[in-house]
Amino acid sequence: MEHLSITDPDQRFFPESWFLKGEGIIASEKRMKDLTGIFEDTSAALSIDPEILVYRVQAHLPVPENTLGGLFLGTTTIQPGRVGEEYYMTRGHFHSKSDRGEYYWCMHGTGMLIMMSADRITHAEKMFRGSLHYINKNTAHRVANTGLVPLIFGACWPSDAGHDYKSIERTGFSARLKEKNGIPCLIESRL
Ligand code: S6P
Ligand code: ZN
Repeated sequence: MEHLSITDPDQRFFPESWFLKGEGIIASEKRMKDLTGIFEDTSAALSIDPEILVYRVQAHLPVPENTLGGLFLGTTTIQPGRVGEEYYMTRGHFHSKSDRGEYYWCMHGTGMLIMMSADRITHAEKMFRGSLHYINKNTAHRVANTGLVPLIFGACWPSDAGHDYKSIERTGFSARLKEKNGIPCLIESRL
């Protein structure tokens, strides 16, 4: 970068879709076949086309993973849908460096941010266009789409946070978000 230079940004997003474009942007997607073991109702999960898209993530990673002092930014789009009584949702994770927090904000649709502390206390915050969420350190987080349209949310997290998916694969969240009588409710998980 030259002294006194004025340049165009290397990245941008499209406000209508929140699609990110530019240098250093990666994308990934999770289909039903990638989410084995995430939903409680395994027979309902097996009855769904394994190629169905559940969510897509785009992220801008301006520095290498594990860099101290940098930030990453991502957008996640979760399709509407259910597996039994559970809504389409992200896998959920703690951060590998468990004392790293994160911001989420919702840009489209409605959903629920489900958070679980290290001592397995689980609660949820409603997500809607304009909702802003601070995820504390030592807190597992996942998002469920409770609406009928795609849920789109942004995330910003420290570049040295990392992702610990194994803990959730092993012991899950202590509660699951289920639709009961048309209403999303947190229900104690079966062990
Ligand atoms: C990263 C941030 C999000 C999630 C994304 C998918 O720290 O929390 O970008 O990676 O929402 O969720 P998951 O649990 O599959 O990574
Ligand atoms: Zn995270």
